[in-house]
Formats: sequence, C-alpha cells, structure tokens
Amino acid sequence: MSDIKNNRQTAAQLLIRSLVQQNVKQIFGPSGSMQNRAHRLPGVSIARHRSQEPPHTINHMDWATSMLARGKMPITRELEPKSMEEIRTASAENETCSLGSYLASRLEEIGIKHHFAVAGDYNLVLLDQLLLNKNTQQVYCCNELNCSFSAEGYARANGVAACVVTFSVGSLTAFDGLAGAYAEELPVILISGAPNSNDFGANHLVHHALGTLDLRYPLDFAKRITCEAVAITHPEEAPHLIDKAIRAALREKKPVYIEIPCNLASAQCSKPKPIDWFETPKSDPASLYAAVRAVAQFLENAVRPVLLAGPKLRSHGGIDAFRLLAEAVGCGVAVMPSAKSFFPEQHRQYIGIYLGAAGSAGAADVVDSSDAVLAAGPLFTDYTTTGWTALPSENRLIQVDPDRVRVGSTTFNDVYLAEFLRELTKVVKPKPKTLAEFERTKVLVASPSVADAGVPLTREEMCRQIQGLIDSNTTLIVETGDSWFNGLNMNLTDGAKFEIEMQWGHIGWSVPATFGYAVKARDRRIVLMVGDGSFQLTAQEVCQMIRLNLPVLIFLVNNRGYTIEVEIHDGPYNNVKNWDYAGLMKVFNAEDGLGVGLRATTGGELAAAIEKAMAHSGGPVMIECSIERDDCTRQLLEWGSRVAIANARPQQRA
Ligand SMILES: Cc1ncc(C[n+]2csc(CCOP(=O)(O)OP(=O)(O)O)c2C)c(N)n1
Ligand SMILES: [Mg+2]
Repeated sequence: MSDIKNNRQTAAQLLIRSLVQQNVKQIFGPSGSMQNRAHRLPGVSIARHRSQEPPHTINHMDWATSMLARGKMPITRELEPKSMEEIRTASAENETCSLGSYLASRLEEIGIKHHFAVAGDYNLVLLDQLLLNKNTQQVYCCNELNCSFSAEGYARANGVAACVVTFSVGSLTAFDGLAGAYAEELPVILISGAPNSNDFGANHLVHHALGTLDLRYPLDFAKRITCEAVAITHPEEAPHLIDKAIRAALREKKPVYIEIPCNLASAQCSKPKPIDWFETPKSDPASLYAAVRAVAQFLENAVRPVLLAGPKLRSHGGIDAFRLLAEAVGCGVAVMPSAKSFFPEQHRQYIGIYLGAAGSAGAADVVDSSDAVLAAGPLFTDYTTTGWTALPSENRLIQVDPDRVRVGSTTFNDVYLAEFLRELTKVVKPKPKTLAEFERTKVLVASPSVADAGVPLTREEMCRQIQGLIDSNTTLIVETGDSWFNGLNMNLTDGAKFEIEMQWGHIGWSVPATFGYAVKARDRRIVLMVGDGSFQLTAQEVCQMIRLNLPVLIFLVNNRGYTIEVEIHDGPYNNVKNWDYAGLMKVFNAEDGLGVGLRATTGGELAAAIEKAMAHSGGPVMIECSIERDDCTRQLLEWGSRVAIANARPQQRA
C-alpha cells in the first residue's frame, strides 16, 4: 500500500486495480472518473447500470465504499477495512476535485458570485458541477447573445463576469457580446461546453458543428476577439489553462474563452492552489521617470492645459488617481462620452462632455483652444470625435494609455496608467487658466419648462421627467440611438453612474446588459433608456428581470423607427414595425411575474406612470413613451451630420 500511496493514486484507481487483478471485466457505476480510469486499463470494459447509477454529483469514494458495503463489489484482501482507511488517506492526500468545481472555486475567488448561462447537452455536466458551489449562483438567459451581454453588464458593475454556453451554436452567438466586451475593455470569461474529448481528431461527425471533422473553428474565432483562448483536452492540464485564461482577463481587462469537453467537466484534477489574482502591474522605473518628467515639462510650458477623462480610466483603475491629478492642476476637466460619471459632474472643475459640436455647451471651445490636452485612457474614434471633428492635434496631446504614455510624437512604453497619474500628481504645478476661462464664457443651458399635462409627449418633456428621478444611487444606462444623447445630456448628482456602449455600439445591448448589471447591483435604482428599434433585438431578456424580481425602470422610447439612422441617412429601412411594447410585460409575466407595462402619450400620463413605477416593487416597470419620429436631440443632428460626412469620404487615390 505504501507503494501505492507514493504513487499518489486515487481510491478509484485502487479499486479498479484490484478488480482487474481479480479478472472483473465489467464495472457498473457513475460516468465519472472511475470509468474513465478503468478505460485506460487493458481488458476492462465499461457498462452503465441505470438502477445502480448514483447521481453524477456523488463523490466517487462514497459511491465505491457504499457499493462495497452493500456487497455489490467483491472485497479483495487489499480492500479489507484496514486497507479502506489507507485508501481514504491516499485520496485525501491526492487533493483532487472535479474540473467543474475547480472552475467554480476560481470564479468565486475572483469575486464572481453569479454566472450567466444557457444550457445545452455539451455543458450540462459542467453546469451541474458549478451548481455544487453554493457560494455562486447560476443565472439563466433566453439566448447566448443576451447571455454574453448580460455578463458584459455584470462586469461593468462587478469588475469581472462569466457566462457558460454550449458548443458552436451557443458560442458563435455569444461571440458578438464577447467582442463587445473586448471593445469596451471588460473582462468577461466565456466558458463553452464542447464535444467529448475523444471526438477531437476522431474520424466521425458530431452535432452542433459544421458537419465536417473540424471542431476547432470556435477556438479559432475566439482567438481573434479575446486576449486568451484555451481548449482543455486533458483534466491534468485544466488547472493550468483555466488559471492562465483568468489571469489574462484580469490583467488585460479583456474577455477570454475556455472550452471544456462534456466528458471532462466532472473528471478529477488537482485542487486550486492559492493565487494572488490582483497583482497591480508595475511600470518600468526608468520609463516611468522619463514619462513623468516629459509630461510635467509639457504642462509647465503650456499656458492653458485641460484634462480629458477617457473610457479606459475605469478598467485600468485610474478614476481616483485622475481626480487627484485634476485637483493638483486645478484646470478645466472634460470627459469623453463613455467616461461620463468618471469625474463628478458637481465638481467645480467639471466643464462637460467633449464631443465637438455634439458635446456640452462650451466644453469643445475650451478643449480645442487649449495648448495641452492630457487625455487619460481615451479612445479616439470616428464616433467619439464626431466624425474626426473633435480630435486634439498631436502637437498638443498627452495621451495616457493603459500601458504607455505618448507626449507629442514621443512614446514611453511600459508605463501603467494609474501609477503614472499618481506619480505625475506629485510634481505638477497648478494651472487653473482654462477653468477660469470656462467660467467666464460658459453658456447657461436653460432648464426645460414643464409641458402641459395634456399635450402630446415630447422628447424634452420625457427627459425632464426622467432627470427628476436621478439621485446619487441611480445608474442610468443608455442604448445606442438618440438615447445616447438624451442620457449624455442628463445631469448626474455625485454617486450617480452612467453606462453606455459607444465603442461596440450594438443595438439591443442595453436590455441584457441592464439585466446583468441589476443582478449585481440590486441596491441601486437602475434606469434604462432604450429606443424601439434597439429593443426589438433583445426584448425577451426583460423576462429574466421579472424572473429575478429586479426593480429596473425601463423607458422605452417609441418613435416608430431608427431615428438616429434617419438623421444620418434616411430610407425605408429605418421604419420599424410597431409593437405593443407595454403589452409585452403581460406576456413575460405569464402566470407568476410581477412586471408592469405602462403607456405614456402625454406629459400627464408619463408623470402618472412614473408615480406608479416608484410605488411598485418586486419586478421591472416598462414605460412606453410615444414621441414623434423626428423629435430628436440637437446633439444627434450635429453628430449624425458629421459622422455621415466621415462615412462618405471618397476613396483616396494612392
Ligand atoms: C447590431 C446592430 N445592427 C445595426 C446597427 C445600426 N443602428 C445603429 S442605431 C440603429 C437604430 C436605433 O433605433 P432606436 O433604438 O429606435 O433608437 P432611436 O434612434 O430611434 O432613438 C441602428 C439600426 C447597430 N448599431 N447594431
Ligand atoms: Mg426609435
């Protein structure tokens, strides 16, 4: 026995070995490790015996012991009571667990208390294994696109998220949301079930695949839209590959993909070892020093510097450091649209959203006339620069990226954003001129007047009433469409949060993302603004808000079409088939839901609906707001016309 202990074999292997020694050719039992191991021994075949089959979650040691005790298995000399004691010891020493429970432990360790899932035969055993971990909860979605967007929304509230789908038919659908997480810098772990490990490389075909022998295309696709994509092929390598992928997601703030064959989810692997997941990256000291000196000098030479907050500040942990730097410089501070709420709007240095003619009144004047723009974590694209009209020129730009700093045309590599901002704060001198300029020239935007209760609802009246709901505990989530600009125009009190998906810009993102966000942030008031066209893509996920009694407040803006597209380039393709949106809530409630659907066609109806919504608890409320097709923001017109020009640039000749 000591020999066996030294070899660190499991109890199951001991049993199999003794059976083989006795020439037992068939083993009846659960489909887990014992059969898998028996398979590898010469002369042993496996048969399942339904009546004897324990639940697959059973501990194999318990199962084997109970079978022995009930006399279903021959007891050999090796397995007499004294030997059983030793088997227990050997098993404990082996420190193994199922691959699925290994994964569940890792998710729990990194703070993922909920994972989103859609079931399929290739992931069922994995889902069972994950369910065994009572510290994490499984949350179901209607389809895999919604599943990955839900995880994306959860990652916005939690910092990291996970979702589980089935092979190919599931994962290919989830990839859209996963790519969105890449674009939006959110670490989402997509776990996909896969065919039996023996099917890879075998000369036969399996379902949910292309009908060819190629089973690697989901992994290949995943590699293009993640920072790490791994496919587990043996339980022994699972700990290494799972840890490698999770580490990459946390380090890069990008999604990862983990593929697990259906027969390996319950196979044994070594138990998780303690890991320090959240090591902060350290800049190269010489490069950091040089970058801080160069930027401090650049700011010193400037007369009118401004600071610009970018969307990458959050994922790279720079929000607090940015604020401290801003206060040390004392200049005007603007934010990019996706960074709204990353700098407090009540702060005396806040000058608004920088988005060219589509931004806050006065913000572009200050930024565009500044001689040094320090942009922290920006993402300058055609959209965020309003068709390249709001892009600080290179000679006045200091661009602080997640892992490098660019000053004019010089780049300092291996310099990490938060660390750089902290070091720079120590040496900068006050330069408050742009703030004083902004205060002198700022145009006060008049608050909209209250509309008569009985006149048809307008966009302005709708926004005026929604503005009244925003307090320090509100998260406002806005969908692609004019909802972007309606949301960007809202004033946020300190503590209020704002979520927008401007980089990936996938219509339909907001419904599942709001669901995912609400699963994590149950204590916040979550307000969603979504257009009719966008809603039609992912509407069914509202039923999951009902299922989990999430008190989300949805403003469904029914303007009978793709108004944002109307303003960029109109045609018949921008008309949307009307739905009874408010009526959908009844459909989703079915026999047990507590969702409420309300309609508002006038300001008075909207006020009454909001009052009802505030009094309701136990489920979401959707208020369908009917407005005119062309009733859009000034900002959408400004932005749309410039983006249209950028889109229409003629092909350049070489
Ligand atoms: C997946 C996807 N398909 C198409 C588009 C193009 N698109 C951008 S906005 C939009 C229409 C949005 O309409 P709606 O939600 O009704 O908002 P509105 O502008 O009317 O407020 C479309 C089709 C997109 N962004 N994403
Ligand atoms: Mg619309």
